[in-house]
Amino acid sequence: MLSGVQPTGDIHLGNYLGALRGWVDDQHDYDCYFCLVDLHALTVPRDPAELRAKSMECANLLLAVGLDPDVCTLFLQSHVPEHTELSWLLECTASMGELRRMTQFKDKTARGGEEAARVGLFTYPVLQAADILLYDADRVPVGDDQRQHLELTRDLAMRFNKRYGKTFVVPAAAIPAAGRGARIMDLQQPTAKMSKSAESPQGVVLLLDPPKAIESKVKRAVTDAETGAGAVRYDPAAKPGVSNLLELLGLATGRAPAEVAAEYSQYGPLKADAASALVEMLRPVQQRYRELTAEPGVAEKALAQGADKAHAIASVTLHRARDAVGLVPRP
Ligand code: ATP
Ligand code: LTN
Repeated sequence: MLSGVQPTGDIHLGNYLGALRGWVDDQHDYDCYFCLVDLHALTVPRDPAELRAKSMECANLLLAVGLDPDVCTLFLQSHVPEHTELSWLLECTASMGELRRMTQFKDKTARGGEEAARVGLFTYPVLQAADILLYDADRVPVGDDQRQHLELTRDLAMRFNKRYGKTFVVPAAAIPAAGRGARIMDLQQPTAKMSKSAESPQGVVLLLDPPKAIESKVKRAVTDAETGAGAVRYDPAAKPGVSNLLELLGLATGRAPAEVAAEYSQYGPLKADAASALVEMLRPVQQRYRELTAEPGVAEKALAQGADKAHAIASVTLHRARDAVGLVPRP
């Protein structure tokens, strides 16, 4: 199993409930590789000092949510150069047309225009395919927004195998069910997914937000004007804001959103309970994060150990791929 997260540090509830929380359980059931995709983070402008600091912050946060470096393999993408090398072989497998159809590229270039976009933003999904294929992953747990990238990865693996002989395992996405964390919405704009690159910070609950900030963001969440009996119901198409709050409260307390809805008739109490459940859910993560950051060297050690383990696997797969396309082995 392999999955990735951009180490931009501002890890939010969407990342946690859509992906990270599941990884913690999965690490005991699968041979897991978790990659902090720092090279992917370079596809948009970033301050170097901030990227460096956020990469370590994110490593600590992944340890704080419960990833155990002795159980799973946690590493930084840039520490394993096989990722960029395989990415090149896969760029020579992918077509311009299929990359142009990626909705994330379209969304991320909608504002600034395609002309100014970095080429890396265009080829981003190919590097992601390399991340996955290097580890022979057959299961890739991600949020719903990554469905298309996973389809591309499967297509590239199958095309490569057809062209050059069986080289890669064809992976499958493991996406949470609808209403169970697949797509957490922005609290201010409940028709858009909660995202690191959101316009307003008020709509995004960060894992390291203090309780007061979480309460204020949830209390100000956009709902709708409906009142009276039946206003609190789970109906994502008609009531995106309310449904998102029901989903959040459900995920924090281990219940389905429709089950939660049955207990409320007004938005105020729903918001208050959602806020306190989220604060309680994040409390141990934040506590562990504070402990970890007070202990220098823990994350560094985990990443060093992870890079060695990842490199050992990735180098074998890369060798297979190089050989398949006809590159001469270095004498
Ligand atoms: P951006 O929105 O700026 O592209 P991101 O918030 O999607 O960034 P990533 O690091 O790219 O963050 O994603 C890490 C994981 O979190 C991925 O598996 C992704 O599918 C999942 N994820 C991100 N946002 C959500 C969301 N709103 N709901 C559920 N899962 C999400
Ligand atoms: N593209 C993903 C992050 C990502 C990833 C991966 C996820 C990079 N490489 C490999 C799963 C597997 C995103 O934007 N959320």
